Amino acid sequence: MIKKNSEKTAPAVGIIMGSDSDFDIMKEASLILDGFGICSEISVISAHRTPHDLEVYASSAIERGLKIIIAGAGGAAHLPGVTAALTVLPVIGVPIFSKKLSGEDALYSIVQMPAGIPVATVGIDNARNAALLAVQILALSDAPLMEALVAYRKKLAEESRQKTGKIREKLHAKS
Ligand code: RP5
Repeated sequence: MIKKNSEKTAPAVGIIMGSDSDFDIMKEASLILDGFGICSEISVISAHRTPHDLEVYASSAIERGLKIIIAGAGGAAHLPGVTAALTVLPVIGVPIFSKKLSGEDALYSIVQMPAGIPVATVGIDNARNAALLAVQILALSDAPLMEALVAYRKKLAEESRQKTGKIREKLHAKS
């Protein structure tokens, strides 16, 4: 079973981002993982500003105990792809929105990895889904975590059902 943060174990998920300007989005991944009791570590590492640091980080990831890496980047966004090239761990890429091309540049950069080095890609700014995908992968070998995921889905479904009541209340309040 994946150990909890409180047990001070080695992190199972590495969350990296190209700049601290990505943090507001990428912290969502950290919060989701915390919610499932999964230990993670968060770092700013850039494929173009600190390429040697990235090489050390990714190539030592397995021996440090990481199981999955979530990498967020904006613009040309080569961080997830270069990370995936340096490790056989699963890499989940998060394209980050930027004003000039609204995140489409990052989305295409990350999702269009040439065959052989895959990067699982989530929607623009969707760090939350990246974390949930990481949880789903980890849950394959962790029965309690799988149960927690099932409970999470039930909660989502319940919240969705309650929305019917809410929109009907709004409609009747206006009429
Ligand atoms: C990328 O360039 C980062 O991932 C970030 O999304 C973008 C802009 O970086 P800053 O100029 O804000 O540092 O490397």
